Amino acid sequence: MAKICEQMEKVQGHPCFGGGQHKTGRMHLAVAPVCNIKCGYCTRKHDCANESRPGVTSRLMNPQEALDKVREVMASPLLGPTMRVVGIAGPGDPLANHATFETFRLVGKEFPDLMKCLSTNGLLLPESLDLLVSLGLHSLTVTINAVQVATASRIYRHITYNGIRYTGEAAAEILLASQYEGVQRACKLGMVVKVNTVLIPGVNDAEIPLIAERIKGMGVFVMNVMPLIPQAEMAHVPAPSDAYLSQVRDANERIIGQMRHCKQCRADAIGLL
Ligand code: CLF
Ligand code: SF4
Repeated sequence: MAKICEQMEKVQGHPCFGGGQHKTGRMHLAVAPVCNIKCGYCTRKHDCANESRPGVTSRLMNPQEALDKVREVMASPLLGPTMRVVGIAGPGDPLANHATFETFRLVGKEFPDLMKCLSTNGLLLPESLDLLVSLGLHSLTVTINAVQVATASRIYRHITYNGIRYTGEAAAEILLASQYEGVQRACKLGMVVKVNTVLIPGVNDAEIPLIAERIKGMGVFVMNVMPLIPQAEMAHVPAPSDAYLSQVRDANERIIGQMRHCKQCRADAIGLL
């Protein structure tokens, strides 16, 4: 209970994790084009579908351009006073891009009061955590869609890890191990962690409570169950209805708090949610 109170305190003003979602804003910096995995519902033509509105392509920036953008936003009389969070969420996987770390370094030096937030598929999370801690990362989102290797192998087509391309169950095993190890260590390091899970009817429905149980035990703050957008290899899978999505969230609320106000932002979104 003490830990939850501490985390509630820590997320004040963060529009995705806690209070102030209508009053405080976030700015995404689209500095991360490369991705190291292939989710079955991703076309790769647009922003990372694990945390973005479908069909949207953000304009890429380099770290210096990102810093200039932050300066411009913070100087804006309209946006500046509301801005609390600087986030990197794509358009690919932030941890697969050196520019992510450089951008946080530059922005953190000049704007230390902005909370640094990052969203990832988790493949490189265990090995990135020390650097993220040294950069002062405040909050972390990891997209986890399965507990079982067999299920994950139906969702992910391939991964590239340490320069080697893996497919099938070998890929799924490495990815799941990295995701759960990364989440567990991030929680222990005191980060506020959210897990996004894409609800894929007929594929991972039955595992969603199992994901919820496992991440709750690790100290994850909140879970965000997102609806599948049928596209790419999963174009034939029906999207969950609003009623089914609500039912899944309600059932999981008994295990771990559920986020229900996600706007599936683009990787260069700026402002209130
Ligand atoms: Fe951005 Fe994501 Fe941080 Fe928020 S968004 S990196 S946690 S600052 Fe928020 Fe947007 Fe939903 Fe993401 S509404 S898509 S949950
Ligand atoms: Fe696409 Fe994001 Fe999955 Fe990479 S992690 S394949 S960008 S949805």
